[in-house]
Amino acid sequence: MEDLEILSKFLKSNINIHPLALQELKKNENVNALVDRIISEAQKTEKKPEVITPDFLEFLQLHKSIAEPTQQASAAASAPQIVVERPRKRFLAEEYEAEIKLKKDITKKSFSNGNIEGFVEYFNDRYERLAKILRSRDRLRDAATIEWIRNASFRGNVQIIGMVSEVRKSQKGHVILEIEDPTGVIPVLILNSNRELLGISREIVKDEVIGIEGNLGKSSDIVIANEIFFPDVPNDKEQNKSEAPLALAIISDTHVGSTKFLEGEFLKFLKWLNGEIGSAKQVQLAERVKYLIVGGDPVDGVGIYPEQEGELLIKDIHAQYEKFAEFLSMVPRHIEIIILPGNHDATRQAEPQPAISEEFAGRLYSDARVHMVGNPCWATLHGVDVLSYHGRSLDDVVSNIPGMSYSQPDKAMLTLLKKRHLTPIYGDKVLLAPEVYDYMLIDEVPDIFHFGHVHTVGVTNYRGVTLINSGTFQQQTSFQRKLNVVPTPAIVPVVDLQKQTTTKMIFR
Ligand code: D5M
Ligand code: FE
Ligand code: ZN
Repeated sequence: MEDLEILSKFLKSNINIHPLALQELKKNENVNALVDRIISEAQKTEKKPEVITPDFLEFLQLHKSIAEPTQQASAAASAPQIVVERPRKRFLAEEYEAEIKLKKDITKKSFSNGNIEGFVEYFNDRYERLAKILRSRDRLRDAATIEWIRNASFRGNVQIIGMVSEVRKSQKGHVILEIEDPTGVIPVLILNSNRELLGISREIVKDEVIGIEGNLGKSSDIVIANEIFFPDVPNDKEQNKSEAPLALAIISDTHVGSTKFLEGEFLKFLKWLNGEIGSAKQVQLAERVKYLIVGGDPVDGVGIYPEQEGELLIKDIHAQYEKFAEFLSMVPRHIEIIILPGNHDATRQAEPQPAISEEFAGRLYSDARVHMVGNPCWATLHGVDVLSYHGRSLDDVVSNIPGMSYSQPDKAMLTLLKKRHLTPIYGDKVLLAPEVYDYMLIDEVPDIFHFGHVHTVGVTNYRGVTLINSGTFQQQTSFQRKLNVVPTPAIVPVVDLQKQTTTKMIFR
């Protein structure tokens, strides 16, 4: 019998089985009959166990209830004997209680009704909070309002903090930015002779908030830029580390339900988490994993991309989540799991996205160690701040900023981190919900900055932040082939929370 067959038999009776108990069971002959008997014994036991553990199997054996078949069972099949070895040694991560703090989650807190006034409030909040970050820089401390500059009677050096409402190129190759603050609008000119600034200006996108230092032109109606400031990360940021020797495994985009989902490779990952495969060093790392983040697109969903139907193994989205939950039941019990939605999931598509709906993924909600959260998600794990975002805006970064590509997701993520915003561009592929509070803004710089979505793995460090893209467990789809997206599947970044080092585990 295959693992999944056994699992689904237990699941039908609403019982989970611990991976180690599953291993024990498989050592027996006639596993099928044995599973039936364990389920019936479990139902009879006074307090029906939620999870069949090796200890529970041992308990049954001690009480002879398994070894001595009933009349009926012996008539049906030869008495299945259960073999139980001593359980494996305790994993290091089992010695520590989880310490999870979740904050700023949109789930059940959405006030957006999608009207125009909502967007005005939304963009005001974005401006005020990013302006505050920029104003904390020495060189922008004295930034003036655009109204004041427009009325100024001198021609000197000025500093402005504003939102970019337009970026255009003149015929002579100068760049002109329309910069807006709550008091007015002013054009900012980047001269074609200023090569360095011209290079920096390529990364500027519409609707982001930047700082400018420059000279006011003759009639106070244009600023010629000398320098451009992104909100960026302070260069003295210290990276928080966990005191406990624990680790965080990060996955996303498993796309269960797709014919392109790499089930064998995913089972290998689960076996590694259980300490069953890998070198001594790799097993030691597995034993320290206390947290697992799933950064969206756990299932493939339905009706998401052109001609998806032909690439679906499971065509019902409930059944896809059910199957994903079956896999998660193989994750060791001491690991806490955080799941956020992506663009293939059953929840609203406009960002920030509330958690995957319980109506569709009920099984995931019934497991106490699974935390169903919104996208983006701010979590503190053993003192380490993690910002996890599915990463849809990377599509907009790749299509709007020259030099950005799906093959270097960490580079594209870095430009967003410097802008201190997950979704700066409004009106392209990312749908934004006009919440009164901008959930997509990065007020506090995290220690770990995690995205998925693009199906390529990337890891970089920048000023005390570890940037991670967690890749995928899905092979290239026909749609991705057309888009020229080349995935790097079955690679899992694992962060040592104590040392702040990242290992890429390869399960191919
Ligand atoms: O997205 C998987 C990959 O496919 C990711 O690299 C983005 C790319 N993708 C998906 N949809 C689009 C569209 N509409 N335009 C451009 N690129 C796209 P996933 O959402 O996980 O299927
Ligand atoms: Fe995906
Ligand atoms: Zn996605």
